[in-house]
Amino acid sequence: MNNHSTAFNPASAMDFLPREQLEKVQLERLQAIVKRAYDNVALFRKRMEERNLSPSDIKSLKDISKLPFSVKADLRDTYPYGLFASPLKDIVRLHASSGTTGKPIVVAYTKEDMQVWTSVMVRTFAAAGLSNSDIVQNAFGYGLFTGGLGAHGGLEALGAAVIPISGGNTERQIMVLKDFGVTGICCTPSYFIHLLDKAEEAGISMKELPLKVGVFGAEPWTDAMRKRIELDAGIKAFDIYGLSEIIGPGVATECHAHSGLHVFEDHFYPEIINPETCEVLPDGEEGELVLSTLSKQAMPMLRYRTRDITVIEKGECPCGRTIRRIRRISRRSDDMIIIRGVNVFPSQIETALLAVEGTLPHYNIILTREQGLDNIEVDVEVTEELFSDKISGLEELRKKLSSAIEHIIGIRVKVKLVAPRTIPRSEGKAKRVIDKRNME
Ligand code: DLL
Repeated sequence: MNNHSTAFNPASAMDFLPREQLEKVQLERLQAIVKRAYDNVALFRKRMEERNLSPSDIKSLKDISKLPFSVKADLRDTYPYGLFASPLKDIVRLHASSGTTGKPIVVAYTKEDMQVWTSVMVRTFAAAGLSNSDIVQNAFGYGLFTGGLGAHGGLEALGAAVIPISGGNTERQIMVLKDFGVTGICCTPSYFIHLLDKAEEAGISMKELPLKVGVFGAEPWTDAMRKRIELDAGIKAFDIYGLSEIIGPGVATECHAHSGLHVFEDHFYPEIINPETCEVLPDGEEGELVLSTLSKQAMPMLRYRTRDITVIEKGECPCGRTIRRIRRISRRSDDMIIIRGVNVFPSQIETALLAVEGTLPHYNIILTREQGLDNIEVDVEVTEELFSDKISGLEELRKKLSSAIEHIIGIRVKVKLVAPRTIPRSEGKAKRVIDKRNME
């Protein structure tokens, strides 16, 4: 399926601009946004003054590295409205993201910001091959979370028939999926897997439904998971990335080449830094993604440290888009589990589990501490057939999984096979790691 060959093609010309032209747009926007932040947001002004910087010091795109970073704590410290650069009368939408502890962070949009958000979401769905002929079930949560309403705006502007079902109520989701002739779906990848299981339980094969495209994001998932989803559901699955602080979904998206996520660089400027030294790294090197908003009016963010670990891919994408790509985000710097001195990421365990047949991609990683020693246990669901099989089959599988994990992370972990449907499901972002170490 080639997005350019369809008669209806809402992909923005911005996706295909020659680099010099794009960089010109970026510089103009960067200069304006730095001035806006400096003039209207006390925190940015103070940080720039501390460095003897004024907006006129931004003469080239490279000068962005002179600007101070911002972090999540800045949003918490100025809660709720301290980073707004627009008066409240110009703000037309507020969202919030709860995070793990304490107060949420609050983000805001002006009318212009909403137009930008809609446009990047249209570009996202167009890159996945969706058009005004599609019927799309939007199972991202509606509400303070940016996923539901963010995707909704883009789908409606694209001209697709959007079903604003939100997350949850799985049985109704399956009924709608089947009865409404749904051709596209959006949700978290973990929730889609839950839908797949439930459909199967109800005797419905997703492969036989008209569903052809899944647009998934809001949490890390591996390429192995994508392949499993594509195979089991008979669809094409696309990874979309974004975060509330920057806009919500619509920061970066996969195209048909599935070789990284194109960042909408005319609105969001990406850099990769070494998270320890904060040194800016060249394209092709892995580090923490830092994003600056180039057009956001209500709440500009300068050099926001996302904590998401990725690489800016070198070279051109076969799809012809000139906007650069980031590699699929497999981990956050703060997701790292240190176990007996070894750094482990949940995505490594997911990759190992999916490489072995007979398990379902539902798993939990449980951390405990016994007499000062950290233990890691991986609970993973097995398929119905295997579960009802003889003990020997299960033991063999357990050993295989344990050695697949050891092979990838370098330490032995305890693997526990559990019955199908015993790991709690999430309607939104999955919680894979259960850390009991400080509870004992
Ligand atoms: O999750 C926005 C979103 C909604 C993105 C729907 C995609 C689809 P937050 O709740 O603020 O915003 O969480 C942002 O989620 O920093 C990443 O750590 C993670 N994340 C988002 N998308 C992906 C992805 C939304 N495709 C945080 N892969 C980000 C990996 C992702 N992690």
